[in-house]
Amino acid sequence: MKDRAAVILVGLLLLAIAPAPPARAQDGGGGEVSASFQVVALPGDCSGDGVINALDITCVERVILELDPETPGADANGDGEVNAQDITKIEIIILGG
Ligand SMILES: [Ca+2]
Ligand SMILES: [Ca+2]
Repeated sequence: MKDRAAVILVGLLLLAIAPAPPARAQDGGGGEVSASFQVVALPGDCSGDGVINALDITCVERVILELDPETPGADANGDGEVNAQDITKIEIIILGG
């Protein structure tokens, strides 16, 4: 239980300091650059960086609070909703479960 509290605390701290990722990149000439690709999400990898860690807890918290849009990996337990149960699932994954 102490570990879980620590993970949640880290997540909340990261939530406070983590900037939202930029939606689009711009080239040096001022024009917008766009690309099309298919996202294959790892359940729990809310941030989409290919690893599951405390940043994904922060990401799910931001999705739940509607600060950021839902990402393909945010639904960690695959029940079709993004909520606190997904945070718990990510914590279990991080702890090796
Ligand atoms: Ca991630
Ligand atoms: Ca879920």
